[in-house]
Amino acid sequence: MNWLKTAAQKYGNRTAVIYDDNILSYKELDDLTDHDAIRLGQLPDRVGVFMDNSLDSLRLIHALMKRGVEMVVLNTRLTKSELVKQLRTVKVDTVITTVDLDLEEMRVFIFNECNCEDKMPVVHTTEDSILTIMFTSGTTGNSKAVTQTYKNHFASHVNCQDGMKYDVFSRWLMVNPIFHISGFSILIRTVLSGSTLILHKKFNAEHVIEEISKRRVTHTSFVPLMLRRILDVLDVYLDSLEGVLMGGANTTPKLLKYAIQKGLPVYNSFGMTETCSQIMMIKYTDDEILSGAVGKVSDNIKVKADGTLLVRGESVTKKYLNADIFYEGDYFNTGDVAKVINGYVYILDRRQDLIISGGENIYPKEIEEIVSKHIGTRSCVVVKKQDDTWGEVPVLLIDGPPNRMIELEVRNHFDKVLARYKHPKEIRFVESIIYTDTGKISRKLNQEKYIK
Ligand code: S0N
Ligand code: MG
Ligand code: MG
Ligand code: MG
Repeated sequence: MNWLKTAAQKYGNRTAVIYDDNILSYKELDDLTDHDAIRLGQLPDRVGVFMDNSLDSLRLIHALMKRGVEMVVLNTRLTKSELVKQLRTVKVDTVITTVDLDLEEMRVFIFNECNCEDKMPVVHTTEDSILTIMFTSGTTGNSKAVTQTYKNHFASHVNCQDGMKYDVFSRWLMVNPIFHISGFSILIRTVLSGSTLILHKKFNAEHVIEEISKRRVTHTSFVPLMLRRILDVLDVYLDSLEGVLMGGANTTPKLLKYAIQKGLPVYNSFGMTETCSQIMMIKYTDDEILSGAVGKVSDNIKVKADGTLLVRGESVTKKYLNADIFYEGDYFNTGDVAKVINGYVYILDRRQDLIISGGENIYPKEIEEIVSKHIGTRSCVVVKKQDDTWGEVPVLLIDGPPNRMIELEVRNHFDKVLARYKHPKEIRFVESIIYTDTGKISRKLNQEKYIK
């Protein structure tokens, strides 16, 4: 059964979505997307979707769900070459977009311009069918294609609802990109609970505050940078809010404390694309939130954390399409280092190779491979630096004396092949890059020597 159709039957006239001045009920959204599903015409079993946060994108997602088509959800900040590489990896040659996009090697359809009058095909999705494929970069420099099934998404919603208690009267605000699981999961939560989705095109702190007051928003999700920007300008009490889900990067106890003082009902959490959004959370009323806990072990999920954090639950992905997945028995290995104390989970160390800038993940290896290929004559390493604005940013270290030509060339090359948010904020020439005893460049040692 289609989730939107079920919602239309159960909650027909309740508001499904508010986008600018557009307000659609579940019945209206269902009818519209019945038609959309047909007018998309012939489609392969798997397509790329390139979406902004808009009503069209919401319609596109529901239309594709009605068609049982797998969606490869693309990050709109990526360069064309990054997009094409990802699409090829998962054998996709067709992309549907809700914005301007020109990808030479792909068949690109603009959602609004699809006008086929086909018949609705018979759809055979099961709970193990793939609903979405989202990329998360890996240690090799190649992005890993995470499969997220209907069951994964459903379980994630059940787990979230257990913690945050939303229902048909709730109003969820989505300001995270719809192409990340942080945003996409809000769409799923609303349709499965009959609550209202309030969709914003872009994050803007003042607008968010205004809209929370005006639309009586009850729930939303932020990355720490968003929370900080909001707290910087917040001078009213947002009395409608019941839950603000924090994730995507480390939210410090200091920031959480400040938010709670300003009356924001924050929930800290831990989640990944692989766990289909948060897999554990902790509420603002729980004292342990200020000691840095990211969640509690619950009935829905199992956790082991003697060193690496291992998690088990129905929301966890079973496979990458293009890489081996790291399971230990029934437990997925997150790669992060954690400990559990009295049922509370604490992250001690993030994956060494991960830099989180404003909630966007950046993998040093990916940048290093690009630089090495381009200027193979000098060794290089990418390390992370703490940053007041973005949290963490990448810094590129190149071995040898300063060379303006090399720097310019590398920067020009980045413009072509690397999304802007991944660009090293700084390129530094250093006298000697440090190697380990086994002859590998040590990210850790170089970071310690040149950054800290
Ligand atoms: C924070 C955001 C909104 C900042 O973007 P902003 O201000 O809109 O920037 P732009 O105007 O688009 O661009 C201006 C310049 O800034 C650069 N730039 C933009 N973003 C970044 C960045 N993150 N890092 C570095 N630079 C950035 C642009 O490139 C531009 O510069 P120039 O002009 O030089 O090109 C935006 O970054 C944002 O939306 N971030 C959040 C993304 C996000 O949601 N991430 C979460 C991903 N993780 C997950 O989904 C798993 C965890 C999870 O599920 C979760 C996470 C959070 C909350 C809840 C959950 C959950 O469990 O459900
Ligand atoms: Mg109908
Ligand atoms: Mg439009
Ligand atoms: Mg901006």
